[in-house]
Amino acid sequence: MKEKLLKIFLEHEGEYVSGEKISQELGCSRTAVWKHIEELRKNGYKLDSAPRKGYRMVTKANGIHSHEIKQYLKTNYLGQELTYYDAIDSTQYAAHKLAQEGIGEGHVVIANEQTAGRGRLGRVWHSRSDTSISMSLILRPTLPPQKTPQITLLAAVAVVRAIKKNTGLTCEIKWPNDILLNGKKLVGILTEMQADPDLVHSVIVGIGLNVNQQKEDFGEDIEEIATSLSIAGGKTIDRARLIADILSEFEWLYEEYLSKGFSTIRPMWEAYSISVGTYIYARMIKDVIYGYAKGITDDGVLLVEDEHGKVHSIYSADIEIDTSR
Ligand code: BTX
Repeated sequence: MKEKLLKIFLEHEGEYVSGEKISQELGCSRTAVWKHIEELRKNGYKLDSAPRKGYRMVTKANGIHSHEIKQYLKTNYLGQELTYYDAIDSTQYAAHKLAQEGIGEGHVVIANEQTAGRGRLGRVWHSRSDTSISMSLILRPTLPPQKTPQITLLAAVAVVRAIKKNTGLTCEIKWPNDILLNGKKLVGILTEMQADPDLVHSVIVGIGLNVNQQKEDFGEDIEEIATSLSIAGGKTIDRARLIADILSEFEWLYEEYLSKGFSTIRPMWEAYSISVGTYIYARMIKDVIYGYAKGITDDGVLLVEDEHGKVHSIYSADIEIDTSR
């Protein structure tokens, strides 16, 4: 109901819409309309009411309901079907469930708040209500499972390009899935899949982005390592527009990738990467490798040359750049 009401106001931007017209379009009583209007006000929308004229939306809250995203969305399929939640444990869980039930490629699950957002290796991802972006994209590429790390790298390129277009800010990618701004973590990407040993059924790309948080909005555990677009750029960002831009960038890169392979994505990824061409510590579950990050392979694997000249293929690790060299 809230979605329908918001749609009416967005279609009549700046104009009054009578209570009677709203009650007809929603198929509910005038009292119910009033209750829904109050609910929108509680959600941060500023709505005027005037006798004999009705209601008018004065300012939009920075909402990310599907129709708010769709007014900017220029994709052919990615995000054209969206499932929106005000609050959910994790969009990844919801997307996995939808994928298992057979939902088509391009469906996106999005939430205004996550109460149990997940990072890699069971770590926590904080997604604050009204200020962040938390979404999971459902893809169905015909790929062997070992190729899916390439999709994480593709996602990072899409997000960095969309941020640049939307805000002018230039981010950096730290292999494999961190996007940093001024050296602090801005975005986390979590790519998971449902697959047989030799064929992927679905890939779920989870993207968490700090948009309008201020420093005090981050908890003590991350306030020194995290940043947001608003902190870096000094202004409030329209989340719906940014989401639409990320989905557009993602879709064309994904189409390029499917038709021409990773070699088209790789130079773009390298151009934004800060981990290649530096000395790094690659921390894995049981091991740490120190050496020179030579580059990535066409499969998205990081190549690190240790001090004895041996080249290691790193499939998954946390990277720390050695700033002393
Ligand atoms: P990661 O394991 O690389 O990063 C997790 C680490 O990042 C945490 O241990 C913490 O130190 C730090 N961190 C947690 N929250 C934030 C934050 N908001 N900003 C900066 N640093 C933070 C990264 O995992 C992958 C995250 C994917 C999140 C998306 S959101 C949509 C989807 N749903 C879901 O549950 N996860 C994904």
